[in-house]
Amino acid sequence: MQENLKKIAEFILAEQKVAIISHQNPDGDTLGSQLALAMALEQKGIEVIMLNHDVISAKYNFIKNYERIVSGVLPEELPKVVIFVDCANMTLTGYHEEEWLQDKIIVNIDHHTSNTQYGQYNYVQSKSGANCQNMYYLLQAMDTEFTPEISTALYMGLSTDTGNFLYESVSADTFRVAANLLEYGADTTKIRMNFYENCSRRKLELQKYIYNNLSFSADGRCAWSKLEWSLLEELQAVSTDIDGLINSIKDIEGVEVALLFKENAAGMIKVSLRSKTWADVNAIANKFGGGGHVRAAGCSLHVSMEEAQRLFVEATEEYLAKGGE
Ligand SMILES: [Mn+2]
Repeated sequence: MQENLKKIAEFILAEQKVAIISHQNPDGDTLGSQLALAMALEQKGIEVIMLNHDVISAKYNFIKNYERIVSGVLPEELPKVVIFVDCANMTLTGYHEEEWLQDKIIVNIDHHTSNTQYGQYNYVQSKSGANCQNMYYLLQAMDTEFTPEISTALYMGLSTDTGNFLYESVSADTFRVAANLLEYGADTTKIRMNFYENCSRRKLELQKYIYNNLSFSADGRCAWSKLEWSLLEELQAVSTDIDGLINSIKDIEGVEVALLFKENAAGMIKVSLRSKTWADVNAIANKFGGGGHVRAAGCSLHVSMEEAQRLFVEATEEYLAKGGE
């Protein structure tokens, strides 16, 4: 793997200009990966354009160059090399028309179990609790000078993708990377204030609704709740208001699989799945064309809220009854 990493580092460093793209509904891990890589490449005199389908939440504005991420319609001229970060597959960027990728060279830096190895260059380490952990090693292979700004961006990804170093995906290696980033000057106070002590009133309203609409089955091992579009629209909720809410279901005593059903403006249902100790929710999501990690997965369905709940609750009950076989 070290050989592969070196090869990817050399390939990127030989370019004069690259694009870095993060996934739709961006989270701290995809943005941390993107911003840290961009800063590292600019140290080497490489020109970088950063892309994201969506408008980036202001809660990330303490990360250097946050305002430089280009949102919405893709620029007409893009460099030959496009680096995807934290994207299990190409469609997760939100740019479904794949024409823009014709005659591009794709580099895929990710940590999802379900990654489809879609790049000409792939660095996929699914044991890493966050993609920023992988990005740390890529930057190391590039001989990056780890500035406090780069370290803060990477530490944000590590912290937010691991439930602040709580999930099972955290390894000794995650802490080693985190420890190094602290030594390089990562600003953990800003991360703490922006992510953990900053609950919006909208988020609180959604949390109340989730608790009021909780259901249980399979002897309390499966629990789920929902967020209808009418409610999200009324509260003017943004994605950061919704991020992490599913954990409040997973954290209930006895719950092994937590499901959250969220309706979007087009009436599509996005299902989020989490498991606590043994269930493979990636396997459950796979049944409906979704995927992700063993402990965290997602899926989108063109069915009604009721139908989505029926399908997923049944599949989960069946999975739990069989003990995961
Ligand atoms: Mn991630």
